[in-house]
Amino acid sequence: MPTLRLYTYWRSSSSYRVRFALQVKKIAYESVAVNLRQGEQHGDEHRERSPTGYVPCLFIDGRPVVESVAIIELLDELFPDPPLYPRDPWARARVRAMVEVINAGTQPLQNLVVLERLGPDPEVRKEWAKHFNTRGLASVERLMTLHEKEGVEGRFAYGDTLTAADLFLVPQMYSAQRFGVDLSPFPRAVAAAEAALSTEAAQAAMPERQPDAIP
Ligand SMILES: N[C@@H](CCC(=O)N[C@@H](CS)C(=O)NCC(=O)O)C(=O)O
Repeated sequence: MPTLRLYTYWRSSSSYRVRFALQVKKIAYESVAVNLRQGEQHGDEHRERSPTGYVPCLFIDGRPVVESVAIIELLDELFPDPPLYPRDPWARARVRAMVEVINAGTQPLQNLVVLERLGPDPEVRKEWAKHFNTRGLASVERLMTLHEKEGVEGRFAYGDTLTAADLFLVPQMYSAQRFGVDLSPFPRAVAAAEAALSTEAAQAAMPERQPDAIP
């Protein structure tokens, strides 16, 4: 069994995705906290290990991999059971689209590094983050409506099995709640996130359960 070490921050939604994947696959790993609020991600030590200067950064037998999509796909290839993507090409594309709406179309627009550029006013930052979270979740909701019309049924984000879509949706919902987003227009996304969050894997990956969590 390879040795895994995850550089993570309890409130980082991208780290949460990877923690969730590791838990779904029941892979043991060591957790090393990088305190984003104290700027540890900008230090030489972190840059040395993570070329992007972000978390998550996973080391597998001493070899680093960054970017949660790449990390999760690598984990899925190295540890295929249970799979995180459907085998059917269309279903796979549907799951990937949900992943990208969050990974590329939502989270980067409300990341700390972006909010800091808006200036010091917490209300300005919050409104910005709320806007892009709302926009992203509206896309997820519409995608889920499309999938429903295609006959996809089940309690999770895509069907009745946890997929990568859930690994991205749950942490984004956590961020949306932190920023005070009104979730009432997104009943499908909310129900799917709640179903995923009720699994043991998601519970273990939750920010509040992490060793570096600040109560
Ligand atoms: N696309 C990257 C995003 C990584 C990312 O944005 N990480 C955030 C935490 S969720 C971070 O390290 N932010 C530090 C900063 O903004 O300075 C991924 O999916 O891994």
